[in-house]
Formats: sequence, C-alpha cells, structure tokens
Amino acid sequence: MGQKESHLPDEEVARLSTETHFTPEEISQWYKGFIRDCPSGRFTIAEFQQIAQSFFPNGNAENFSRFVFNAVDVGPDASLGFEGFIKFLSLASRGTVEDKERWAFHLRDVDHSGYITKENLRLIDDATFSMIADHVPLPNDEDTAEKRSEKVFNLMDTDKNGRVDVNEFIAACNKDEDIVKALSLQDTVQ
Ligand SMILES: [Ca+2]
Ligand SMILES: [Ca+2]
Repeated sequence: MGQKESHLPDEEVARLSTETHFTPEEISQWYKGFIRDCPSGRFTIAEFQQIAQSFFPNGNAENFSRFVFNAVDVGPDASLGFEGFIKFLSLASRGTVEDKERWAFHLRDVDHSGYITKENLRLIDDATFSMIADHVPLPNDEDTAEKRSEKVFNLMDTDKNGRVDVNEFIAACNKDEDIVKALSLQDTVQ
C-alpha cells in the first residue's frame, strides 16, 4: 500500500457529507489529518487500540477495540479506512440519540444476526467492564459483567423470547433510565 492522495475527490467528499453529520469542508479537513497520521490510508486494530488506550490509560482496550472493529465498516484485511473512520466519528460526536442507540445495538450484536442474546450482551459488557471497572462506582447488583448483563437483558427483552431486537433495544433505552445509565458507560469512548 503506497502513499494516498492528500485530497479526496470532490464526489467522494460530497457523498460522505450526505452520509455523515459533517460538512464537505470538515470531511476534507479530517481526511488530511487522517492521511497525515495514517499514510497507508488504513488503521490497523493495533493502531485503533492505541487510541482507545489513550482514553483509558489504566483500562484494557484490547477486547473493546475488537468489538468496535467488528461493528464498523472494516475491510477484509481487518483494517479501518477513512469511510469507516469518519462514519464512526460522525456518530460518536454528532449522532442523534437514536443513531447512538442503533450503534449501541450494532456494537452488541457481535454476530450480526439482527438480535442480541444474553451471551452477546455479556461479551461486550465484559469488554467494557474491563475498561471502566476502576473508574466508575457501581451498585451491588451491577458490579460484575454477569450481573449487569443479566439485569439489563431482562429489562430489554420485553416479550421474553430470549432475544432483544433493535426495536426492543431502542424502546428500552427510551423508557428506562437504568438501561441508559448502563449503556452510557459506552459513551465515554468517543
Ligand atoms: Ca446476535
Ligand atoms: Ca425479545
């Protein structure tokens, strides 16, 4: 992979602008910075992990980075290009509440089956938990990943079929402060 152009073609800029919350000028600026820091045009998971780690110097960013990479648009070589990067950034910094809830759902549906199982939820909470465990005091019934995911899953699975689909997920986020609180731990990674 050689050095990429430091400018995106205008039509790419225009397309990404309509697909994100950024103006064409902002897209061009971000692209310049992206290519400066990442001349190959692709972030590897190790590079992404370094960034996540800098937010949580005492946490374990490894598993968490793997989940994020799994949820964003990564290429076949498991690297993140500018498009995946800018969409992730747009969502994290300017997404609507529903955008973020959809992202939070997508992040947890690790096998892309369209629904979250209790196991899916526990995996991501485990990863998140190891990032934040030292920083955030939690009540008794949420102080392990198992307890948290059990509690949150049961609150979300309103029809009790053992799966949480995106509508149940969003409905639960909208009506239950405990869930938002549990999920908002995620928002610290931006
Ligand atoms: Ca799933
Ligand atoms: Ca359900």
